Amino acid sequence: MFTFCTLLFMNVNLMSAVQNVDSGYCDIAGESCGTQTDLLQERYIFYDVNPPEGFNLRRDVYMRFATLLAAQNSEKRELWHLVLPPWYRLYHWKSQTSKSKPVHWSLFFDVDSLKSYAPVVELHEVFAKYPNKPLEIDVLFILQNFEDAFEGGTFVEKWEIVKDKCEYDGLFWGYKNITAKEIICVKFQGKISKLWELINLHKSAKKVMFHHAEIPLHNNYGSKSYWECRKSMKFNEELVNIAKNFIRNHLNCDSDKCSSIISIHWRRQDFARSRKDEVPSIPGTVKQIQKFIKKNAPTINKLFVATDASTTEINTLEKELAKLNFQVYFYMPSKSVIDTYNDGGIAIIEQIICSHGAFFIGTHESTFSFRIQEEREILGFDSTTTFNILCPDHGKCEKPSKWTIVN
Ligand SMILES: Nc1nc2c(ncn2[C@@H]2O[C@H](COP(=O)(O)OP(=O)(O)OP(=O)(O)O)[C@@H](O)[C@H]2O)c(=O)[nH]1
Ligand SMILES: *[C@@H]1O[C@H](CO)[C@@H](O)[C@H](O)[C@H]1NC(C)=O
Ligand SMILES: [Mg+2]
Repeated sequence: MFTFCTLLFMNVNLMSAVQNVDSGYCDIAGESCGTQTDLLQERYIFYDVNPPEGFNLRRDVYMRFATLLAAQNSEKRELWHLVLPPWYRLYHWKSQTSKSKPVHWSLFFDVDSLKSYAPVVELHEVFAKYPNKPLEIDVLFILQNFEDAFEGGTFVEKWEIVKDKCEYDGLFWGYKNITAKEIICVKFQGKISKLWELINLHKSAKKVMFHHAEIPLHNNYGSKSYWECRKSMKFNEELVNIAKNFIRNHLNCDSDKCSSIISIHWRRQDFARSRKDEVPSIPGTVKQIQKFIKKNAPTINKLFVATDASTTEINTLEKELAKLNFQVYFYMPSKSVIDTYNDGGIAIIEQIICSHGAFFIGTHESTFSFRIQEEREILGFDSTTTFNILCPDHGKCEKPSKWTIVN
């Protein structure tokens, strides 16, 4: 999934076509548009993502929409609000508390900070505007990929309405009182700004939703606006405090840059099962960590490991690293942290801890690792301390792509 997208990002970055974001809007001063407050308050874009996609890819999808709507905002036409899609039944979230009910963004993020960048609202804020009746989405566009993205040898931005019916395979974020009046199936490829063309097909629609919202690409991946948006994605302060307390109490570090710690993201689970050629074995991991430290930080012996590995794997890794005189730390959440913040919050706490290590070693092509790399760019680490990855045991070791901050 991700490799394919990376490929497309590169192609799209080469394209010079710029969408005209405001084409086709009615003018605020125009007569056919209703009152100004109407326009300002009541147009919403909803989206939903391919169900198996993980939390960190979804954060990237958020950024594509947020930068799109922020651009609209900077033209002083705050017409459309982005509805933050509640987190519900994510594939990687196995604990009971994570499965039960939809989770709003405020549990994980500082929503005021998100709002300072783009016109976003939580779903409960939308519910509050339409009390006592089911929420009806005017048009739900179900996006699909074209069979061949490079038809005729080149990637062209395009969309095409599909005549055959297609089904919505999502769950409306876990809510039974949400419906869609009209469903339209569209093959789509290109930058997200091209979605305005679809929105403009239905000028009277006030609630528009996109499913498979992972299909449209960033307008400007890695640009200044990308990083402005990324910087606004601050975590919930409580999660930051939990991570900072752990760093202070267990890793003996009181600053943003912890000079005595190497942090590692060791992605296992589906990566270890289905990407065997891309990620190392346990002995391979140990060898690479040892080699990296010998070369880059021979005086450091404290390691923090963020991982989704099984307890058996964790124990083996720890034992092997201890043999080499490393002190290995893992974050062990208390029951109250698990109950309050669930799997999603725990993963974020581990990401925050990783972002403070003197060096970071991530997992090849893991979006979980990408988000840590970005966090470190924001904290101002030298990029040589950040863009390091674990290589497979055999074969070529690809250098990670370096997406450095643009201020
Ligand atoms: N607590 C914890 N959870 C993790 C860790 N690594 C992965 N996970 C869980 O597994 C999920 C991984 O899915 P994504 O967030 O999409 O990241 P990814 O699978 O690495 O990347 P892509 O498959 O490329 O999208 C995370 O959201 C976490 O729920 C880890 O180090 N600690
Ligand atoms: C829809 O259901 C949710 C959860 O049950 C509730 O909080 C919300 O107010 C309902 N919305 C409407 C418009 O009835
Ligand atoms: Mg994933």
